[in-house]
Amino acid sequence: MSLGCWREPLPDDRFSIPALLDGRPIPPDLLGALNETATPLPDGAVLRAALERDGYLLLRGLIDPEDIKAAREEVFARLGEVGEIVEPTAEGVFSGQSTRDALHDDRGVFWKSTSEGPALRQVTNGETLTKALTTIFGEPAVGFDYLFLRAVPGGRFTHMHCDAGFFARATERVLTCWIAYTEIDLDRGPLFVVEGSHEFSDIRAQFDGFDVVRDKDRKASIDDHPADFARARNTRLLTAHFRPGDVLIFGMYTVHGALEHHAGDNKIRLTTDIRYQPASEPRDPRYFGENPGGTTGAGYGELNGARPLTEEWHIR
Ligand SMILES: O=C(O)CCC(=O)C(=O)O
Repeated sequence: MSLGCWREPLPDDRFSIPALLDGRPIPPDLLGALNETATPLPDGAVLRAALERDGYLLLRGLIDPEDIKAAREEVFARLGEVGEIVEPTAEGVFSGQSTRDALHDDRGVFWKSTSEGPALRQVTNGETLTKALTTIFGEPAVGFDYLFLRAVPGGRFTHMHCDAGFFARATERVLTCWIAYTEIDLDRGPLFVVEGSHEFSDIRAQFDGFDVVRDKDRKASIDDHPADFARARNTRLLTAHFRPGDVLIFGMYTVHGALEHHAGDNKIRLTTDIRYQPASEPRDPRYFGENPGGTTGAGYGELNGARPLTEEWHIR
């Protein structure tokens, strides 16, 4: 059976842009290109086979460019209101300053309203993505109400982890959908997936049944530097030059993180990550409803995104 996928060789010139994480360059031989899924989307059986084989699906340009632009501009306008993005806000350039705390008593309230903008939700919970996930699951799918919106200034990266400890409490049939709203080349913090990691038996054993809230003495993030982790396992960090509207979908045991945004031009990397599951599966009340509590129950205020862009992130 054809998997309807093709491998885009990451052209050599891609590697001329240095990939960093925690200030440390990732050697080019440890980088590889994510497989891409052809569009229009193949049927569900083909998508499920590719997901099982690779642990992820990269759906290029799934979201309509106008929808992505509207969502991006909506979020940037909100960040402009709190002085974090300079005029014209549509360009998404970080000002290096913030009046977020001065203008808003409650960070969670501001971030919830930013995360619930209608144009943004048209992308994250709208027909296009819901239909794609319905095809992938082979049954009606529903997106979580709780959304992880990330506006990332330079100097940040995301520690390597898998998502099971966060989202698999009610059902393991959950997929993360990571959506790019801006151009995200190798120097702007693209997501990476550790090749073959969905089949690493030690990772599965380590995170099966792990719950980031209940198991307070353990961490969700994997301490090794991704370059060391990949080298030791004779594998690679797979990534891409993401463009607005691209969606990367992966399972709960796929090890991933984000490279460092070191582009140096103050342009924000804007993404969301949202989870989808079959509508028939039990729902984790932390992530559904009008006022979802989120992972710890503290609501939108607990997210890194809720912090002013001038403030460092927490690590779980
Ligand atoms: O966008 C990022 O930096 C991290 C996203 C992530 O870890 C996820 O989608 O699970």
